[in-house]
Amino acid sequence: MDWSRGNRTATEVPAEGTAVEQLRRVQLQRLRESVQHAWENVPHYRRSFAARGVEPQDLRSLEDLGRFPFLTKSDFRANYPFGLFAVPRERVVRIHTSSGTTGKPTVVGYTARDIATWAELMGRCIRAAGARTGDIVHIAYDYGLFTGGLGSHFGAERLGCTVIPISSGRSGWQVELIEDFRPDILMATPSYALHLAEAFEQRGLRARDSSLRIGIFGAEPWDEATRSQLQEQLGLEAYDLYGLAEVIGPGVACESAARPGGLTLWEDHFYPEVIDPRTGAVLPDGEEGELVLTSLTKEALPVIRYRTRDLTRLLPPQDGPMRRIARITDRSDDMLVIHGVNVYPSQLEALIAHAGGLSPHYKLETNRRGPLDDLTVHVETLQRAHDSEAARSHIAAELARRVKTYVGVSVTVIVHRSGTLERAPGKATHLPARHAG
Ligand code: DLL
Repeated sequence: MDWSRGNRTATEVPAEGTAVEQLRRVQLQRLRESVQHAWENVPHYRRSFAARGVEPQDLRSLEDLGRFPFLTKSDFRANYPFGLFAVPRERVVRIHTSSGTTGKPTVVGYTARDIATWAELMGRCIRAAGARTGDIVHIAYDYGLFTGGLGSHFGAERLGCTVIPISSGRSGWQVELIEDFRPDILMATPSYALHLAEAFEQRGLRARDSSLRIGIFGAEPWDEATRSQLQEQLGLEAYDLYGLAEVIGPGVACESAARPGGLTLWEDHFYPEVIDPRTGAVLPDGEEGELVLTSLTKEALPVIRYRTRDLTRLLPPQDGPMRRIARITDRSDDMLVIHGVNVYPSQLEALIAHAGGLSPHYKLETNRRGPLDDLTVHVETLQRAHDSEAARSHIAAELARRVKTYVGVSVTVIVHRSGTLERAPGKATHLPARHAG
């Protein structure tokens, strides 16, 4: 097997039968190669396959994949930082991370070919949303280790767009540049896009009068009410973009302008399964469960049966042979996605423990302001000595600052008097999201 070759394409497999049959043949061929590549080059897969009593040769049909072990976030942690790489480190041309692990981030790597694949898939997504060569794309996803900025950037360039790589923040300046450069497309988290709309208002301008026609939004859960709000406030058509660092970044699946609704999943590069999160059993198409993804063409970091923890359903294809996934609104673990940042309760727990003067009891409350999640952290003082109004507001400000610094997200902290926070039987209490309008 020669992994240095260019991307295999569907034309290398005999083009007989329906488009779906052809796709399944391509998937099986690539799946075998990907599993073999992982097994040959990554000690973790050798061990986990052996523990399950399977070898790459056992993969005779796509269904056989169900016999292979899952890969989880904790496997990334156990192999930190580069232990899951399947190529020599020198062939890795870029590193990104996923936020939201406790302590160390999840590290992912790309070969030059992986970057090219990613750009192609992101380019497909931007095109599916209605963008064309020559359009101006304002990218307000964060640049840096987060995959949103650079992933979108390479895709937009690949499509032949003019890219404004502005990243997030300095919203007043962003408004000015949108007014001056007249971009067609905005790529951002839905919460940042709404924030930008407010920044227009603060300048006495209306975002819906701007040049923006199309918005490509993702990295956090959002819903139909947010779509209406985004479309109304920004005067554009809003489309959903899904992805995760472990699998490649943004560009795993996206909505198409022709038929909004489900998100087309690029099945020629990622093989999807939906499982029952409790038993791990593979569910039939149409049933809701946890999305599990297997990369078919990645070189630096092949992922075999990665448990995304995202809950969805596989929907039938619409245009072409690839299936779609339903919009993702929930997860099967306790990770929260607040303004595009992955947040684990255990991260907050560690900060509360180190804050000094606080008891270990806390409660997390996600409030839907508009239909996006905001996070309020309820804590209580350890002793009456810290119960004064001044002491509590000082602790609240300090904890909020530390959460912003170490977790990367703005939260509201409410410090209650000692002994007054309701005791929960478990660890963190995550109150269900409330729709505050
Ligand atoms: O959020 C990649 C991305 C960037 C996607 C820009 C879209 C746009 P991570 O930081 O690894 O990667 O976080 C991945 O975010 O498992 C979901 O829980 C959540 N998520 C991402 N996109 C969506 C979406 C990027 N469209 C985690 N809807 C995923 C709901 C989403 N949740």
